[in-house]
Amino acid sequence: MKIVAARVIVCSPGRNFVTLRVDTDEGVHGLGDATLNGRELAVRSYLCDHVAPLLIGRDPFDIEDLWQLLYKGAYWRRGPVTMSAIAAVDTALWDIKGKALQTPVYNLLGGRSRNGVLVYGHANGASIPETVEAVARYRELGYLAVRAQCGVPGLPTAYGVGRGGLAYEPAEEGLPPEHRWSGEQYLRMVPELFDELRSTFGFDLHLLHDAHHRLTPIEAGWLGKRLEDHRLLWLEDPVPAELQEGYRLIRQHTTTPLAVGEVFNSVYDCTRLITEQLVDYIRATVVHAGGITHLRKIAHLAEPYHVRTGCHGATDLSPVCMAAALHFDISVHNFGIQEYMPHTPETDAVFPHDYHFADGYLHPGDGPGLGVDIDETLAAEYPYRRAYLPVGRKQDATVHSW
Ligand code: GCO
Ligand code: MG
Repeated sequence: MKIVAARVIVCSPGRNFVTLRVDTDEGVHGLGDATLNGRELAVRSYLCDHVAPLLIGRDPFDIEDLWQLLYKGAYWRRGPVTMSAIAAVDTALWDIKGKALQTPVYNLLGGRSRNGVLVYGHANGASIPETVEAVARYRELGYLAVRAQCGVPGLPTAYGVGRGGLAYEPAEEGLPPEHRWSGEQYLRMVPELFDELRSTFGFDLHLLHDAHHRLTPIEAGWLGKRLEDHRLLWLEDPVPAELQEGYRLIRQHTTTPLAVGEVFNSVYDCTRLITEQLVDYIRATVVHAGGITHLRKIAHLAEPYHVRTGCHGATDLSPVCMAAALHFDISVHNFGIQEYMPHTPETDAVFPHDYHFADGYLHPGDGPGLGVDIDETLAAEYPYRRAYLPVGRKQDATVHSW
């Protein structure tokens, strides 16, 4: 079998997505997600201008070799643009191999290790009572794990909270909006939120929270300690992870489990965090961390260190990434949990897929390949619209992590 074409489709059915389609001379095609929120066109160019010409004529079954060719052969290594582009190729090749061999991709990854993929949903509200109501709705829908985010008194906008009754979606069209931040006000709100959630729902529900890179290590240590008896499944991204020693400081102060890694793009970003057991969950995902091939290497490194996976699954990762993540999740031994923010009906129509939610779990489906496709005619009705993630600033306007 030979690769005869590699094309990139950019569309915006409610939000922007970049999708790679690889075609073979035997009529089998594969898809890969290459979406990098707010920087989509850089990955499109990397793929179209630099990667696609290298693929033509190659055997799509040589997944490892092609991965190394794109990574080591570029000389310039890592980074979100490069690794999202490599991820898209890798994902498409696994899809092709599954379809060609008439088997779901999870069978190529060692087979199923579990019956379904435990997921967490996103509950949020402008106030604590609204967030409690949102968590109750997720419970009614059958979720067994819920992430809770809440507006912060005194701040007009808050990460993770929807706008004007809309579901939460961080990127906005136009130039980037600026969000104000106050660590003091946030740290007053979060313990009250989880006091309320545990007294309302008890302990038969997994609760999670995302601090979104905004605390200092010592603030995070205090928050983790204050939340210990609420038994969170995890506290996510308490501090920016560029300085990984920061996690050692947090660990000295709290036993609240920590999750990190949605912005990581290679195993080199998390080697220390994993081997020094500074975190409990690693959140790298298929699209931003070099595809299924590289993500498996991260998971395999993590397994003996008791670190479990918790793949990023926000709506800026397309259904193609979600399908690939589910084949990975169901097969890898040290799976922990998968984030799941359902896409809009427009997105689901452009990307028909086999995966489905039932009783708190997602199931990848048992069809050949990844079980996801793209309706290109429909996709063409939704052209790209430039959008940016918000920028964070402190009360005095100093730029801060958003
Ligand atoms: C999450 C993430 C997202 C990111 C988004 C950026 O935990 O789901 O933090 O909400 O902000 O994916 O593009
Ligand atoms: Mg996050």
